Amino acid sequence: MPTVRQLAHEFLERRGLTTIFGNPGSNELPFLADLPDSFRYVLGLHEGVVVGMADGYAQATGRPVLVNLHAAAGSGNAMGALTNAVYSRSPLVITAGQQVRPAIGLEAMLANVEATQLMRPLAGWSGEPSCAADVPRSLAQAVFEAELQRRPTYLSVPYDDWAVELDTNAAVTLARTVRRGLSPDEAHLRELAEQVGTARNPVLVLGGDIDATGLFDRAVALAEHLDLPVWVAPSPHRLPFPNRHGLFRGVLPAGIAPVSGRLAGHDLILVLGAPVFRYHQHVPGPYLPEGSRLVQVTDDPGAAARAPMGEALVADPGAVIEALLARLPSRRQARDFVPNPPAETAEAALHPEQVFAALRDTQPADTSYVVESTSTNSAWWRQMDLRHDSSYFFPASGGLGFGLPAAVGVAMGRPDRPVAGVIGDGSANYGITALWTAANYAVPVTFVILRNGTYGALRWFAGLLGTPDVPGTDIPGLDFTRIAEGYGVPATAVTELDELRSVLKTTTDGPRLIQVDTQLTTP
Ligand code: TPP
Repeated sequence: MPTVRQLAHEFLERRGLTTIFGNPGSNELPFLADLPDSFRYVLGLHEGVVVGMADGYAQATGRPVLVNLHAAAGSGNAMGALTNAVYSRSPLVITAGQQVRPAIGLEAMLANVEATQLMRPLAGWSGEPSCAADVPRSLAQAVFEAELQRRPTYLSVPYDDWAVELDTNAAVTLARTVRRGLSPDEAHLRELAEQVGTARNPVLVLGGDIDATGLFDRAVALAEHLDLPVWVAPSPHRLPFPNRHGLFRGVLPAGIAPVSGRLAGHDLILVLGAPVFRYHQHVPGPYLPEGSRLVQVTDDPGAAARAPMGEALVADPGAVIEALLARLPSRRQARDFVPNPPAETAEAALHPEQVFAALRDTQPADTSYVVESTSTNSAWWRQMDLRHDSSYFFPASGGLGFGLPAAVGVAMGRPDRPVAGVIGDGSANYGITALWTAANYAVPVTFVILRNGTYGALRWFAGLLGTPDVPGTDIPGLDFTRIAEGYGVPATAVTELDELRSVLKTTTDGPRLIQVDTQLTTP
């Protein structure tokens, strides 16, 4: 009779979960034993990096991905990174090894005490099978819940379970399929088409889900068909629309008053694939401009339920886009792409705009950028010209430590796309060990480290909050070329624009790091 381990491996293989991002301990070894050759184990040297890589990989492939962590200590290390995976809606299936069953209650070393509570509230579902015979069903549930909720799940398995032999019922359970259909009904679609068709001055607000679910091109088709101006919802972790398109209006600022200010004059605000809204800095004001009505379409029931304003339709935004395209007459007008303005310059070091303009001019147009540079936001959007889907990834919860690892995960998930990580010198440290994985798995990523010697965004926030002179915001003396070389990644330091442009024009097969000295700017 097959063992729990054999059944689990077969199930994961059948579901295509054959890339495992992990960092093992003794509790996990029995699960990893006898892994079939079809599996690829990607070792990360810290669990935050493991989850960051898996998040990037899940976003790049649009598929669930298996993560293997070490009991409570390893899972705890991963939790900061997990906040990003929650808001990017990445279906990570996290498994952790538990002590053998007789040793859990007495809290032997490496027992994961109350394991199902550990990842709450971040995990959308967490479980520990009540007996070995329930491991296969629990594993299937962890995968299905991750897919259905589009949220990480957590499964703790006592390591003495893997060698137990099971009868044929387990195989029946693992052969199940679970599908999801979220087509809106006819009456809702008719009402929505009527609202959009009769609005005097409608506007489209798009969220990261549009890019994450493969709707980038369809969103462009809808905006062009109806000639709708397009904003990106606040705090974006993906880019859902080309940022130099003639209909693009920008990224909405992440404060209540500025959002309603930007949307003033629109009688209908149609929000697709975004929470309403992910504010950041608290700038009180009216949620909506006078006389406007907001309709949110999302497949996330939680995002619909917790919104403070507007009407929500829980449905697949893709189905709604197709219905509006089919039902409403074309108002298409010729719209040219808008050229980037000249890059700002700086005295002492390069202005971030010069760095971004250099990337734009030298890197292939379909490059996927993983960005974790926090004070350079407006410079980024002024200088980049991103016309492809999956061009932009940013830490979805704002938790640093995503950028470097996620760039590795994106490059592994989409080997057909060039990948560049654009990372601040502060942010880089939170996920720095991903350099080792990039080097050891020969992952082709260009890491550009913007070295301004400070936590720039915090300096800006200190001004906003009226708390100047706070400690802990400067980080002088870091040399990323030496750090990178220690992890096995070739690195160059540049200070001049010509140098930067000529280094960026070269290519390599594996990873490389370019440290650029930049001037501090405001977000
Ligand atoms: N710790 C985590 C895990 N996440 C955070 N967001 C912070 C701390 C707070 N934080 C936000 S931005 C920032 C810090 C520390 C500075 C990042 O500095 P850097 O990457 O150099 O970018 P810059 O702002 O200078 O452009």
